[in-house]
Amino acid sequence: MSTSRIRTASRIVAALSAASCLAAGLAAAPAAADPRPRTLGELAKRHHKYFGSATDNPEFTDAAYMELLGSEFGQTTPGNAMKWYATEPERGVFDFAAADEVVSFAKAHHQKVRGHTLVWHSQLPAWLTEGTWTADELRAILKNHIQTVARHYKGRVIHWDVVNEALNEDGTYRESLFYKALGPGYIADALRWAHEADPHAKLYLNDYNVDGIGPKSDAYYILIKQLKADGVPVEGFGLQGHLALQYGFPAGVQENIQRFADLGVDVAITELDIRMPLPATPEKLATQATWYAEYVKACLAVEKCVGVTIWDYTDKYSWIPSVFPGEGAALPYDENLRPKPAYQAIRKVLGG
Ligand code: 9MR
Repeated sequence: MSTSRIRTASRIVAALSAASCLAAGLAAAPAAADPRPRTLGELAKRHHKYFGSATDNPEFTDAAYMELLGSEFGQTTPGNAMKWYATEPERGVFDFAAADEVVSFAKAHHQKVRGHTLVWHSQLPAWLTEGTWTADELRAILKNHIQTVARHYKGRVIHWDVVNEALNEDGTYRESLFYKALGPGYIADALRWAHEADPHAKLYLNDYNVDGIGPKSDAYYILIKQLKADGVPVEGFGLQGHLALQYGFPAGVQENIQRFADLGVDVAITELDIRMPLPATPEKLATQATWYAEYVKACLAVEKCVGVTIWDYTDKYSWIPSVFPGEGAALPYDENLRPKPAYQAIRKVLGG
């Protein structure tokens, strides 16, 4: 039975029992009685945090999927629709159709939106990667892209992942198109330009393999500290959280979140999923459930950790199998949109 049918059925039962109490001359049950289980989004809100899911436009034709997306989550992130290839497919020609579709859905369902992403080395349009640019030209292209997109969504996104995946595993700068032409200063420029365009969105750096303490998260710590000392508007650090059972749970997640909070920036868990070598077994699903709970618990323990986003919510639409053949089952709902042990574990840790 679908979640909405379960809810409708339990509302009817509640109404009938109230009616029979009244008919018998008894007082109706006190208002305790909304039997509808709270959603993950509602449970997180009681901790002053959001719990959300990424989504992608092709999924919008799947009614059962959309029903859960709109009801269970308090936040969404467009998985692809705001990336450069989608928003500026030709130089100076902007297309917001796909991203607007996600943002309108979110608004209709009272969901917050994280903007993802303004500057990234990947999923760039061919006109940009295949062109030859002087540093001045590239700087102008970058500024125009950031400001046009950020202005379009002004007031409609709570965060921007301004620069995504800027560092290598050893903490050195990734040799992206932007780094090679403009040097490391492109990061501060990007943050300043985004802030000019949308002064109210919180501006994030976002990366993977920075969940625990290690060379890459250490380098971000130093970078963010320096940016803040220079007065650059960096306001958040995003831990993507793409974990894999075969590599172990990262060491020091809560401690890591806390040290960024202590620097004065917010922290968001932006793309959480926990993959496993297939087939999924009850043992692996149980371990996955404890990892989800542990990660969410680490966020709950730090006031400046503002929320958790899973990188879509169902194995039906996870990016994992196409990129890591033989791996998958990474999300809290299975391919038939049925909740897995991970879902129950997240509910429990949120107090549901
Ligand atoms: O979920 C996205 C997937 O649909 C795309 O094919 C992929 C291309 O790289 O990007 C995925 O999202 C990525 C996110 O934007 C940044 N962090 C890593 C995510 C998984 O690749």
